Amino acid sequence: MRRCHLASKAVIRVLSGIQPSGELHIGNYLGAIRSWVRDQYEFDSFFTIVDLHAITVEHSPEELRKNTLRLAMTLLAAGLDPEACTIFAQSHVSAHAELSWLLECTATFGELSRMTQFKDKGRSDESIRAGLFTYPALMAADILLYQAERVPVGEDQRQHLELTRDIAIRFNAKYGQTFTIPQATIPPLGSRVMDLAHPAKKMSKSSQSTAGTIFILDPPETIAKKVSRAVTDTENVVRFDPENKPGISNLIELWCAATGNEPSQLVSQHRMYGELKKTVADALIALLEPLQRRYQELQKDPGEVSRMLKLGAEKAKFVAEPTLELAKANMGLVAP
Ligand code: ATP
Ligand code: LTN
Repeated sequence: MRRCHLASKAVIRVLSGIQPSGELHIGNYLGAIRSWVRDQYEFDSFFTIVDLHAITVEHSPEELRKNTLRLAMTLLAAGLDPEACTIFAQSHVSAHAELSWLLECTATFGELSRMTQFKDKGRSDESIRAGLFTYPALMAADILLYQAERVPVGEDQRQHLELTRDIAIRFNAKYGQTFTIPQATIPPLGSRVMDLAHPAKKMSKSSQSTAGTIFILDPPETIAKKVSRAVTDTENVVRFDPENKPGISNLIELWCAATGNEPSQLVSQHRMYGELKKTVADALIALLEPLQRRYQELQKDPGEVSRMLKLGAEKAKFVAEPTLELAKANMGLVAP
């Protein structure tokens, strides 16, 4: 079955990752997962649940276990097909941790210090974990191990991708051709969905409050309630203006990403914020309904997810291990 899919695909490799740090939200779906679903039928695609990244901040082991399996099931519900792509847990393929160390030894303190995600999560805090600082080297390893050309991600990952490219270019120049130079592929719409309650902040799995986050598995009434309470402004004029009207513009962009239409279509049809919110909520509910139905089905056989991850790890190792061996040899590490 898989061979049949591969035969019709270009031999362009895709890799992307997602942290099992909580429930999947509409930003993850529109910014990344929806592109993964499309890419799996066109390219040789690898998608990884980056559990090693999730332990760079305080976590509960029990929650991490639950989140990992739940995320795998949500990815399947969102349309990833294990017959068409490889889905695996990062910690099941030890080459990730190993290449990460080699890359940490090529990345500089200055480069890692400039990463905004690190700065946002608390650069000034002395108790911050060393793993959070070196996080981008592990992410570079995730990508470079698979010789990926395309990396479908949301806007917030652009800087990490630039660093990955810099690391790969420098490594190749210093130690000989080892890695393919990857490129971020960022969707034109929905690549930076903002929190509905704090429209200046990106919607995030791990945010303190869930009021402004629409989770993929939120029931329709919850989605309607969260959208109706979304923070807007007092101007009461429906206009797409992300700079001056971030709340309303975020809702308009969500609708555009969900329906494939232009902002002007929504703007021309609504005068009141309340009506606009109702239209946006209906579009999101309709978008998520088939995913939620598939999730209910998948829950009937939870063992399926563990089997899929096991098989995925084997397929991933087959590609990752030769790259690791090449990187080690090129760096001058003697083979056993
Ligand atoms: P965390 O809160 O733990 O940092 P997150 O919600 O930011 O999690 P990630 O696992 O870091 O999600 O990201 C998975 C993918 O979703 C990445 O490609 C990322 O760019 C994308 N993504 C995350 N948040 C958004 C968002 N608000 N809008 C669009 N894309 C997003
Ligand atoms: N850092 C990313 C998650 C991530 C990733 C990757 C994305 C880890 N490894 C490899 C793309 C490719 C994030 O926080 N969203």
